[in-house]
Amino acid sequence: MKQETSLYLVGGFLGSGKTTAIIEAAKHLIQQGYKVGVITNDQGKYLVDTAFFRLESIPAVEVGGGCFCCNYDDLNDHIKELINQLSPDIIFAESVGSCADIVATVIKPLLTLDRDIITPKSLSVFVDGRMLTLWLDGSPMPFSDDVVYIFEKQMEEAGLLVINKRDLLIDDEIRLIQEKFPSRLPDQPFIFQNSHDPADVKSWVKMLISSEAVLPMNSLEIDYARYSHGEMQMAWLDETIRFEVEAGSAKDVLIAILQELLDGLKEQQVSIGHLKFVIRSEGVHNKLSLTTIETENWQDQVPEILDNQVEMLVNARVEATAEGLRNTVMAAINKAQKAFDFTFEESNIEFFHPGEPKPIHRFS
Ligand SMILES: Nc1nc2c(ncn2[C@@H]2O[C@H](COP(=O)(O)OP(=O)(O)OP(=O)(O)O)[C@@H](O)[C@H]2O)c(=O)[nH]1
Ligand SMILES: [Mg+2]
Repeated sequence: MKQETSLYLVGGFLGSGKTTAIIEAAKHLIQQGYKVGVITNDQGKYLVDTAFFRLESIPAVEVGGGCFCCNYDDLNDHIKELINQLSPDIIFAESVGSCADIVATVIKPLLTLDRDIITPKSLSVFVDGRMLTLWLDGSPMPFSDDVVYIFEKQMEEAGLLVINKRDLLIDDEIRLIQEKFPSRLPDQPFIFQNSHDPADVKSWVKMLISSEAVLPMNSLEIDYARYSHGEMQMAWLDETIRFEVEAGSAKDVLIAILQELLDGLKEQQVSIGHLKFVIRSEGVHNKLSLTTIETENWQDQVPEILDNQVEMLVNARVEATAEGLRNTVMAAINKAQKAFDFTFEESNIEFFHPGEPKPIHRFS
């Protein structure tokens, strides 16, 4: 087995831009001649992120059904699988957006128990610059306290904090972050990034390769009761929905459903962690993503669809009850049916509250 594969861990809150940055980084590295693989991770069985990496022809395997720390052996098996199949120079591992405590439960166990398999080189933690601005400014956060606790703990353990979505920040917000961040989290290295900008991502990649992006070695002091409560507050739903629509109406039908879903969640004051979709139809294979802070012009992400059959893979993580989330999705489809003539069929439906994080290993 090849031993010099580097592992770049990428964490950070739901929707902060991890997948976007890894795709851009992987494309760049592949162009440079590196062999790159990705390990995705989320609560459900059918993951939008995995589909999206594969869509970009980036080899991806997934650890589903919970975070890396609770599925450490599965993570390990997938690392070995990628190494055996691909002999990659680099593996990116993207952790669940509600996961923290990676140093104690993933990095240290890998360094101690599985040194001969792979070398973890860095932990980059992504944060949406707009959420960080709210937090630093003392403005109300869009999630309950224990969810915000996870957001804070993620930043605290970063080897490198990537303040992402820089393009959505105004100059005053960048100044506020530069002034206030160092006093809230002293000695925490950070960079600003627009993960859609290849030049920005290249700079991040350069830091990863040159090991400027540090591998943190201090286990967090973390209150697992609060962490568990925060994790469980966020319901998960994944399912596949097949629509049969009238010719030419597919795009409008999807926009109507998503608008109803957003309106329904807003009406119930439900905070969105991330709503992710893969839309598939004849000649169409697109990702659509709606995050915590309203995405302007999200309708532009819905592709033109000529066929009258469309399939949508849904991954949703919101601060609500699992039942409530499921009902809101159903209500959105039913409301859209009042405006459009279409039928639908669901499969692989799962909706639940993730269980308490119970790491397999924890090195303090
Ligand atoms: N404007 C802007 N949008 C971004 C940037 N990075 C990511 N996004 C968008 O943010 C949304 C979420 O991005 P993802 O990369 O899926 O986020 P993630 O952290 O992988 O999300 P989870 O895996 O669900 O935790 C997508 O719509 C991206 O296009 C950025 O730097 N600027
Ligand atoms: Mg992702």
